[in-house]
Amino acid sequence: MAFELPPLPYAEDALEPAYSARTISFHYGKHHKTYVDTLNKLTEGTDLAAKPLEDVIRGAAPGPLFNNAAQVWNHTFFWNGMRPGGGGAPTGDLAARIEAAFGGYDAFVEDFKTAAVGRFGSGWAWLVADGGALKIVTTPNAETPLTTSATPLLTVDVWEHAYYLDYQNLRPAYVQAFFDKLVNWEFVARNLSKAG
Ligand code: MN3
Repeated sequence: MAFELPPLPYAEDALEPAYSARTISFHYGKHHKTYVDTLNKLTEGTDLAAKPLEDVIRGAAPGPLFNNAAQVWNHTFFWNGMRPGGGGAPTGDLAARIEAAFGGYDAFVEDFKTAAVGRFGSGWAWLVADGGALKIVTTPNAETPLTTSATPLLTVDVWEHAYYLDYQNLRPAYVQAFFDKLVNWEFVARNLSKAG
C-alpha cells in the first residue's frame, strides 16, 4: 500500500490573502506531493510500505528515507494547523496554558517569531507539549519533534518555499500573518488533549 498525499483540509484559495493559492499550488501540489512520491519510491516492495508513517519516521536512520517520510508528516501537520478565517488569540484552557508558559499571547507570538527567525536556513518552528508545559522549539530541515518525548501541537514551515512567493524574504511578517490570520487553535487544542 502506497503512502498518499492527504487532501488539503480547505480549498487552495481558502487562505487568501494571507497564504495565496499560488503558494499552496506549489507548496502542496509540488513540494508536499514530491515528498510523498519519493517516499513511495524508497519504500516500494519493502515491508515499510505497509507501516504507519509515524513508525517509518521513528525507525529511519538519518538520510533520504527519514527526510521524505518526516517531510510528508510535517507538511500534513502544517496544513491542518491553518484554517480559513483563523488566527487571533485562543480562548479557554489553551489561553491559560499560553499565559502560564509565555506570559501572554502577544509574548508567545513574539517568542515564536524570534525562534522561527533564529532557525538558520530551512526548517520548522513548533509549539509542543513537553513534560506538562508548552514550549517553542525549532528543527532543521526535515527533523520533527515526533522523534522526541514532546508532543507536537502546531508547526510553521520556515523553509523559504513556504513563504517566498507571498512574503519574499520577510519571514517575521509571514509568521505574524500565520498567527493573525491562519492559525487553527481547535487543531492545537485537539493535539493538546492527546498529550494529557
Ligand atoms: Mn514546506
